[in-house]
Amino acid sequence: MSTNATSSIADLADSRVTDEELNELYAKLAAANMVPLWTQLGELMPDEPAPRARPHVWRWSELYPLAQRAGDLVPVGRGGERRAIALANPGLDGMPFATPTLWAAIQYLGPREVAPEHRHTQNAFRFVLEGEGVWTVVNSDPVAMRRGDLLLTPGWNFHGHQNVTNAPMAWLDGLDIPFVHANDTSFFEYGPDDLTDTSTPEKSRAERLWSHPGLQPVALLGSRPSSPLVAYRWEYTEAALVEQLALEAEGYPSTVEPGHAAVRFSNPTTGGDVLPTIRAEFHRLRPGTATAPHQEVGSSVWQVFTGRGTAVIGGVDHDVARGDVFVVPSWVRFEMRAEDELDLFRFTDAPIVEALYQYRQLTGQGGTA
Ligand code: 1HN
Repeated sequence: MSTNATSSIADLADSRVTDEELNELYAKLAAANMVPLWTQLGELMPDEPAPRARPHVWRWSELYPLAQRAGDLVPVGRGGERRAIALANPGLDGMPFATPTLWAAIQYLGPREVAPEHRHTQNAFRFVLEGEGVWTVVNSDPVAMRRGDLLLTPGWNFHGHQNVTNAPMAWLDGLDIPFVHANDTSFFEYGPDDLTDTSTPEKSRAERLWSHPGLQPVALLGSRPSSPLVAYRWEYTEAALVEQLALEAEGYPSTVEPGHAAVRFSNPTTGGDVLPTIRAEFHRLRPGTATAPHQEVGSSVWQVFTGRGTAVIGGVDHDVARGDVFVVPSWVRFEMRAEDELDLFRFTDAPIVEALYQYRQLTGQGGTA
């Protein structure tokens, strides 16, 4: 039931007041850059989140060829910085924003191309659907990018990318650009024109220090707002999912729900999220299984890594396949059904929502609010 639907002017006004007097008041308020709350309460304070962002699916079969075409036509270099093409949610007034807080883009780097170093306030990551041969240089540490890897670029770290092969590579970029934009907190700075380290090591220095399960270097103890482990390798993600499902089959509690394994990428210095503003997870559903319907505050962007299934978003079925990216806006009911084995990468603004004590969720078949 609605408790604060905006009343009409006629309902609120004293009956001795004329329309002319009221209209004059409203005109004067507008001219003085003032807005009466009573005309807008319903929009500003809905009974429950009424997201402007819409559920939407971008198909890989459309994204990739367009990125490829941009690769043919548009050079990458100083000034434009990145050949990244944002996914613009149709509910967000043409802004290049996937959700009110999250940016998602496909980035394409052609053979031997280099995207120069720069740094910005915005936190970023890359998730790799396919390909290899690009090293992202984060804080002068070259980090190999390969299929299934999650690579971090925490805010204010210099970063650039180089493709050392004769094949192009494309990946998904996630950033908190819309959130930073809304808060007017953005800083940006160019780095040197040439990459600070063009070597191509198998393992980054960050991994050599931080990628040993349960072990932190004593010389570097202390919690950090962003994970110092800038690469989360597919082999570890895959092994964790395989073991969760194997343990479930052996009768041990290990999965989110039957047939649904999931891991959250975490900051080894805090156990919390990898970035201050972005949560990242990987989910695997066994063939033929479905998640319980779920509704939560905060927005999510998903990418299908392998398999096929149906994303049921706000009661509408969307068939999705490898590479497709879709948005689940805040408080919109969502469930996922797997046709064959379905692997999904997901990122969300949950760290923001939780830090501000605004997180709520509903799980299961129950009512709406
Ligand atoms: C950026 O620096 C990257 O480093 C990707 O790959 C997307 C979008 C806007 C501003 C900076 C990158 C970006 C970006």
